[in-house]
Amino acid sequence: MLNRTDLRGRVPAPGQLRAVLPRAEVDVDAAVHQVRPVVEAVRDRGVEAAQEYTERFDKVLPTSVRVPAAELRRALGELDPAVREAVEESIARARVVHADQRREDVTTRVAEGGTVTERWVPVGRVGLYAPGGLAVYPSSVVMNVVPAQAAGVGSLVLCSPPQAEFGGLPHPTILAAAALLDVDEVWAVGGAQAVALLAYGGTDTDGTALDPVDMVTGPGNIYLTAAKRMLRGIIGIDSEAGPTEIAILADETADPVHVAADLISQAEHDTLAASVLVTTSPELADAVDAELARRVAGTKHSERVGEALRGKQSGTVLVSTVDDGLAVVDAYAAEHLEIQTADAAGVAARVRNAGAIFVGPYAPVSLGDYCAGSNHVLPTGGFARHSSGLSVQSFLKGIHVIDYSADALREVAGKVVALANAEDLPAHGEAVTARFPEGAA
Ligand code: HSO
Ligand code: ZN
Repeated sequence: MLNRTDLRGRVPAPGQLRAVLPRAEVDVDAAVHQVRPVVEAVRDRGVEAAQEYTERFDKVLPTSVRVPAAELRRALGELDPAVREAVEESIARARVVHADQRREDVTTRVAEGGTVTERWVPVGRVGLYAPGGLAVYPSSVVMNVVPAQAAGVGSLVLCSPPQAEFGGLPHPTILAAAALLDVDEVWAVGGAQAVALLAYGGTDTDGTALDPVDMVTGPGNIYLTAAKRMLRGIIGIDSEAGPTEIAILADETADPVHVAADLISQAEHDTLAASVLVTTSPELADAVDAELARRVAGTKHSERVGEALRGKQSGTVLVSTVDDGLAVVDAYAAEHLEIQTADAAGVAARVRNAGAIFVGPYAPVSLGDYCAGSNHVLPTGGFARHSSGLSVQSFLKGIHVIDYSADALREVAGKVVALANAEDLPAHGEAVTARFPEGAA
């Protein structure tokens, strides 16, 4: 069922390895070209332009773009109690983990009378995007809001597209999740126009203002990602989210039923989702293929899953040893990496590149998607080589605070002057010597 790549006995050097591994090509730049007019129209004409695009793309016009508080309360009141309990559990677990990520300010005494403090300050105002359509994920509202709140972000606004079947409001479970998280500013706008509105701000037809934000986070399709890429700089963004990925490093001890179920679980997101099995065991690979065939036929989103699993971004990679497997998964740098081998914790500890690692037989990715306490906004497309998932840190800025006394500055003045002169920037040195007309030494 999965395409096979046989690297037994011949794993290429790290530099070449990436090229032989399955991966989707996502051309965000082409989409940037398409969203540019949308972003520019919203920049120039605000909510009015956003509404025109909403009507065109979402085929509905919300009566007020800012969702009234009563609608948030109503959505929460009508939420299925079992779902409410589950969202509350997800929030509670995420809050415990993210509270522990808070950073203390650190003051370093560099010299007598000279200190540098790294002061962590939350981003002032953050816009969070929650997609509609195929992907209505209240869990992603949780995963974006919890770290922002734990970081101390004072002002949060949620944007989600209006849905015709809900009378021009965003999906009710998104509204209910916002209410559970105490996010009271919600706007019914989606896609590139939402990112542009968040970046530039605007005013609703009834005069309600959407103040511009400093940062936008949250998943979305390629057009949303393109808008974020285009507006990066005006706003901060989280890492660009591509189609979701699961890689599983497994040996002969892995249970093919678990492996197949987990590969399918992420393929369920998108026809472009990637499911990659890296294994030392051809027998396991065969058993997983057989189990996939059986399970795909019986799963609800069978067509989507089948297409994702057959796509060139998915496949099985055969390797000779777990060490070779580690080289493969490090080169691939998966968004989600499961380790299903003997001594899974020992193997997991040696992984260098992954958005999140799921250790052993009882940590499936779907646990992390909802209820592990970890964050599910993770780097895709190999970005895990250099980037991290969303965390409290994503919403903090470190400010260096430099505090030197006259003596401490005098002590190092000669070095500053020497470096300034070496760079042919003598005025830099003079800014120091001007403070010591009697001579610094
Ligand atoms: N696996 C997705 C997140 C998600 N799963 C939301 C279910 N709902 C990307 O990490
Ligand atoms: Zn998922």
